[in-house]
Amino acid sequence: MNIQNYINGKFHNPIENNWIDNHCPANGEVYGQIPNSTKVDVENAYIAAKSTFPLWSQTTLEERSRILIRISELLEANLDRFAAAESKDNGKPISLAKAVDIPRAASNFRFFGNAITQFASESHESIGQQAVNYTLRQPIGVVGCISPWNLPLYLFTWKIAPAIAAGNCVVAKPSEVTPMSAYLLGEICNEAGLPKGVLNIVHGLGGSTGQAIVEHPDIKAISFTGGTATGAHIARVAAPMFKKLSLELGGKNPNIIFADCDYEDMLNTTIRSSFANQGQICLCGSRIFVEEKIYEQFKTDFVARIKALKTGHPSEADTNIGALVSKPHLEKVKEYINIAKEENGIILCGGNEVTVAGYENGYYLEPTVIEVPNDDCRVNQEEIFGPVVTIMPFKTEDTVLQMANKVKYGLSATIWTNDLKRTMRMSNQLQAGIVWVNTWMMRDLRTPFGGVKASGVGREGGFEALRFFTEAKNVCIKY
Ligand code: TXE
Repeated sequence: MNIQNYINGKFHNPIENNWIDNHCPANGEVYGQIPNSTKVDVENAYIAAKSTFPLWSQTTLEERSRILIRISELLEANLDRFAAAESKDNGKPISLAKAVDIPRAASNFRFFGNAITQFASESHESIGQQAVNYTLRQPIGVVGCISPWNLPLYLFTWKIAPAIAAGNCVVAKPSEVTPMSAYLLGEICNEAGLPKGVLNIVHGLGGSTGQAIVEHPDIKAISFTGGTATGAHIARVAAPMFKKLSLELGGKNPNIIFADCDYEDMLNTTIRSSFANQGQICLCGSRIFVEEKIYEQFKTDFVARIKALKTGHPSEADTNIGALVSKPHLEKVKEYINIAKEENGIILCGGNEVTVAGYENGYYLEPTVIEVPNDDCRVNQEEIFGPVVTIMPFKTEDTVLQMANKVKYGLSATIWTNDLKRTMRMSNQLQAGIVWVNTWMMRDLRTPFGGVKASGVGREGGFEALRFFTEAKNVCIKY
């Protein structure tokens, strides 16, 4: 199926009529083409957004809220269609797309549709100066949203929904690897009555289409989720134009398991935090540290459970591990397994490609556990972003804390323990934007989301996102 750009409420071919093949990860086949948009397509999207901006920013909060909630309802009504498209495009199990990705995209619109009606600003009476100060939270204008391939609609809408709710108009680009659900979203927005030009979706490569959004002098803010190297590049391009930036980048998150945890709960969740979405979630706990006392027991149980997981075609209801997103990504992940062997890592399970009968050209890899000899090795330091985790034992709280923090990233961390004091000590000291205790990826959309160090700058989620997508203006009135 071929897809088109969505500009000013209509679907368009790219101006230069250049196209990119879209591959299905489950069988390796090309199943459609997507626009290879140029600067001119981005400019057209910008013009549509710019000309709609004043009107959209003047709509009442109730009206904006109503439309966002309507988009949410329509996504829910089209759950099966969106989940099938997302699974085919990305390789993720359809069960996951149905239970998590598409419902979350719907929640993003509902949440920000409601949040905007509660978004209050401060006022201060300046006693003694006979003045009152208040803060206006004004939309920025035209903003850019660039999203990755791992949670396509989930992350695309996580940016778009608050941007629109705050009164901005948007030029957005989903990943060229997984454009399908963003394409379908255009139809839903029209049906929900979103005025044309509020959301414009341009498809294409990062280095050209994405770059044109970042370089555009009048797109004043960029919300980006993707790789750390790309984030650094975007920051360099945007800095001379003083753009507002929110960068959600990579992670190499520690999953720290103490002997006093609820073992069964920990084991079940650790399987998920290691391999959900084939390990292609920036929040996955890819470095597992286990207290020495229970290390051997954990190793045996964990590996046994993993061996029982089914790697298979994403459309089969009982598939646990689907296909990796692309051939180059599969190659990258496999290369890390080779690196692990060179570094004297022990492959406890997995490590090989999987041939799924009938889909021999799909990009499947066994869930892989590597026992590492030390925490400094590359597989323990670099983001692999696949179904690969490392494990190693630790003796004390201090040593594990040091190892947990000894990476360039700082997105999330998980601790398993029933010791309250230890929970408090560790949570305070872990270098991460999110710390989960006795759970993983439990999200409340009101909370700030983002990372420290090479995991990014800025926070999204809740009012943080609405703050990012608005400029604060102080008005001081002397009376
Ligand atoms: O991401 P890119 P890639 C990590 C993961 C993965 C690595 C690279 O380790 O292996 O990043 O993945 C657009 N100007 N994560 O190459 O390139 C691009 O088109 C503007 C972690 O797929 O960062 C896409 O829409 N935009 C991550 C988006 O940026 C540009 C999720 C992300 O692509 C651009 C994905 C440019 N110059 C990968 N270059 C997470 N944190 O969840 C690319 N893009």
